Amino acid sequence: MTASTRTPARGEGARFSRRSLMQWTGAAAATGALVSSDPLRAASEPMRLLQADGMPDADRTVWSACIVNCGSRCPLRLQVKDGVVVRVLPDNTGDDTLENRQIRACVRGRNMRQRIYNPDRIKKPLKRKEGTRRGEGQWEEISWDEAFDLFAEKLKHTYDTYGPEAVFKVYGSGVWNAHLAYGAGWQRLFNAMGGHLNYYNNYSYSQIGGITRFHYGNQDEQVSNSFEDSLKHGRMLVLWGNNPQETRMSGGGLTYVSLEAARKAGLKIVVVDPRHSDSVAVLADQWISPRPGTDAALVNGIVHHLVKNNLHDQAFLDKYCVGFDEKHMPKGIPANNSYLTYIMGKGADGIEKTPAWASKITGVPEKTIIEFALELGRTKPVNITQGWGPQRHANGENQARAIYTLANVLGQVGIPGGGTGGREGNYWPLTAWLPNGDNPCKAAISNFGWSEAIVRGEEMTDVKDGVRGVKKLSTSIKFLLEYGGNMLGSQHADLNKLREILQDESKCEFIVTVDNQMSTSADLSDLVLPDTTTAERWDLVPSEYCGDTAYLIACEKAIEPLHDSKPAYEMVTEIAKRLGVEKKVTEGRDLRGWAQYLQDEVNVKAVPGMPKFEEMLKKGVHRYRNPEGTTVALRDFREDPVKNPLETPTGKIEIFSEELWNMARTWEFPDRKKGDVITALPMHVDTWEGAMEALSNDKYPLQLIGHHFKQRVHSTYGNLSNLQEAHPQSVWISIPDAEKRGIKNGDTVEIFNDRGRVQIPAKVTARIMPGVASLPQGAWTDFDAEGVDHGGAVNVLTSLHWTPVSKGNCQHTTLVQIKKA
Ligand SMILES: Nc1nc2c(c(=O)[nH]1)N[C@H]1C(S)=C(S)[C@@H](COP(=O)(O)OP(=O)(O)OC[C@H]3O[C@@H](n4cnc5c(=O)[nH]c(N)nc54)[C@H](O)[C@@H]3O)O[C@H]1N2
Ligand SMILES: Nc1nc2c(c(=O)[nH]1)N[C@H]1C(S)=C(S)[C@@H](COP(=O)(O)OP(=O)(O)OC[C@H]3O[C@@H](n4cnc5c(=O)[nH]c(N)nc54)[C@H](O)[C@@H]3O)O[C@H]1N2
Ligand code: SF4
Ligand SMILES: [Mo]
Repeated sequence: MTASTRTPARGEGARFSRRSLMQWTGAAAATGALVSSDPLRAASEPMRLLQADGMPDADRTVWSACIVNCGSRCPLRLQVKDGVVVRVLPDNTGDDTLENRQIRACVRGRNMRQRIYNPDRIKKPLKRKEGTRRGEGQWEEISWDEAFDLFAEKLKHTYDTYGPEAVFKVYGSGVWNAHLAYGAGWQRLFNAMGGHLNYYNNYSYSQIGGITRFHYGNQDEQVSNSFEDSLKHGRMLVLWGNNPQETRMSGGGLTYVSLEAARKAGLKIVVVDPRHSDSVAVLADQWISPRPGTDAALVNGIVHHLVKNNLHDQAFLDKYCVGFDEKHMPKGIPANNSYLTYIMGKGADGIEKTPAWASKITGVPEKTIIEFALELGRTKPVNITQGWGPQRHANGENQARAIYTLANVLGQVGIPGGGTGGREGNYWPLTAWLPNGDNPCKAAISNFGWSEAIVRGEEMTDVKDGVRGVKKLSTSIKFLLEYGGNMLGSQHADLNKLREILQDESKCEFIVTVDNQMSTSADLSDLVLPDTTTAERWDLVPSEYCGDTAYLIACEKAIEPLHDSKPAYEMVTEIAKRLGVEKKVTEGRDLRGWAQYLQDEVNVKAVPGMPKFEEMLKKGVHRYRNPEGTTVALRDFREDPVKNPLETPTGKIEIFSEELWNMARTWEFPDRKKGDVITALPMHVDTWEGAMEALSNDKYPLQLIGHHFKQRVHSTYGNLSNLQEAHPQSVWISIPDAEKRGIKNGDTVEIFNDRGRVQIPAKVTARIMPGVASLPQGAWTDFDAEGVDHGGAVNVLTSLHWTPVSKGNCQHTTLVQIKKA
């Protein structure tokens, strides 16, 4: 490895000493300024930091943004002096009202300078040295011309030899939704060459994305009413595996809105989560903690008690739903297959789904289930919102559908203050992305299916592997691009097995990673290309989970690309030139040209009052409100279900889905594990490495989940030393589980199963239920010679086995043992 590109050990380089942190916190931490070891600044820095906002020493202040996939997107004002970003300031537009609130960046974004000037920056194009294996870290620096030639040659070879189904751009969310950086032209390039293998769904909500069309007819997720709507009209708000305080940390996002909602007298907030999350701590009136993967059972028990007390909304179920009771079933389905029959124990399993039954499975006391049911039935309107924790499980499709169903049984769909049981609604940006163009290749796999498609693509079919667009793939993946993602070495599952798959060059023949940090995925590639950060290029950046106030941020290029990096779009342009498709790919525009074009030709027409490009550069942020006030999902359907039917076969909400009934009989499961079943009803399903198995498994008795963590957004920001100090990586374990194992708070423990071993300090806490542990996902791996990871990466322990319908990632379903190291 050459000196200039060696990946430093975690925390090496830009590390704050504890003392310097204590001395200079406040201003220094808040502006993200580097103090003791800033590679570019002298020791007189602290004095400058204490100066007021709008410091006179900067040459200029430009608008930029943090564009990671945290569910938000925050404007940053970068102060530049002599071509260096010297300071990061938050939004200073807007005010403290809910509607026009400041979009204040969280502590991560404010530390953007540590990411821009990080020693982990990739400095030159790197090619894996001849004769070494992927992952050995032996690199040769090459020129950009050599890099472009190599990329073009390998891509052309793949098209000529295997066709477009062999070309795949793996999921990546590091540049999520930034209008230009997200696509950066990669798909335009592939589409101009004949197309590429697609994927459907995403890692965030693979199971919701795969199952919702059967329930609500929606191909994506079916969102619920917004938090703002609950604040204005609701009496109760349920956050079901939903943690806005940690997963929506922007001031422009739902941390703020949910907090305002919690401040409202008369809105009861209940959080259902095995973990006492920050949302429980900050927002909740009540915390209910089921075992992971048992939410459908909890819903079943609640519905039983609602029906027993006649607190279900029969009129709503009759008019808007299919399959609740025997009188409302699709024609031709045998008797005793309705939801009510299942709940009352009159169906095939003969088990009555009483609160006592649900209690045994979920671990939630029977009394709590009964009281929760009564409260839900009597406190309307109630907005049940689900996060994505419950569905990131082996039975995630049913978990998600069950939570939708509870909102249906309560009749809350389409009314102010109510909701659908989906993720809280937001006013979605109406602004435009760099268009990808049409993909001539119709084949698609699930977001999670690519490692299978590397191993056995040509065997993968529709009914066996969820292939869409064609009945069967014609080839395995041979050319893999990881751009703005860290799937290969961090965010996919079972990293040890995955590494073996990727190291076999007879399978995937060429792997390229394009990133701005030397990520653990870059480590596993053949070619590594250094991208810029947002500070070094133009972009337009939209809001995302922002409540009912959407916004757009203009990003100006603040500094020249560092080292020998280039914006990805310029890489695409050069490669396209070599392949003779430049005109088609660029349409003659550079990045700034696209930003100006999209703003002036599309966005100003889509959003009334939207400024033109030049004005946006000065203004920085433009906010626009939901014209309907607050989001009430499926209002039209509720008002007139005949005129505004859903896109399900019956046009109604399908609590019983005939399509799923048929799939249960036609889909094939050659590698079936326990729980790999498709059910027409949102039943509770016991799975491999599920809650019941944990109770009887002496070897691996703990359910390990991996919540999304404040320190990072997935792996991004994970290499910043001051954030590591603020939120150290540790595994959460309950007090009784720790005592049983002789583990004290802070002890280094080993977390292990047959897939891998991780050593990390334990956080012994009452904030997680017994039998469950959580290792926050996204930590960078740090393997020792024996293959033990000391970074704390949960995906060393997770499984590549996918879910039955979505063929999706279910990384919160993992059994482990923990012992003192
Ligand atoms: N066990 C477990 N695994 C999970 C999850 C879980 O809950 N548990 N969650 C899943 C979910 S929901 C998601 S969304 C995925 C996320 O997984 P990824 O999308 O892989 O997210 P990151 O790890 O943040 O990787 C983003 C990469 O983009 C890079 N990047 C940042 N800015 C730029 C840029 O400007 N240009 C380029 N080229 N690169 C840039 C970063 O340096 C980083 O390496 O992880 C999934 N994996
Ligand atoms: N700070 C920070 N913010 C982020 C991210 C990040 O990495 N860091 N990632 C972003 C991305 S891409 C996404 S997709 C979202 C993820 O958002 P989510 O998927 O909603 O986040 P998770 O932490 O996986 O799950 C939410 C909660 O569900 C709980 N949970 C886990 N399993 C179960 C279960 O079976 N039942 C119930 N009831 N609860 C369960 C977890 O303890 C957790 O508190 O967050 C986004 N925001
Ligand atoms: S990580 Fe998210 S909340 Fe924090 S600054 Fe970036 S976009 Fe904003
Ligand atoms: Mo995600």
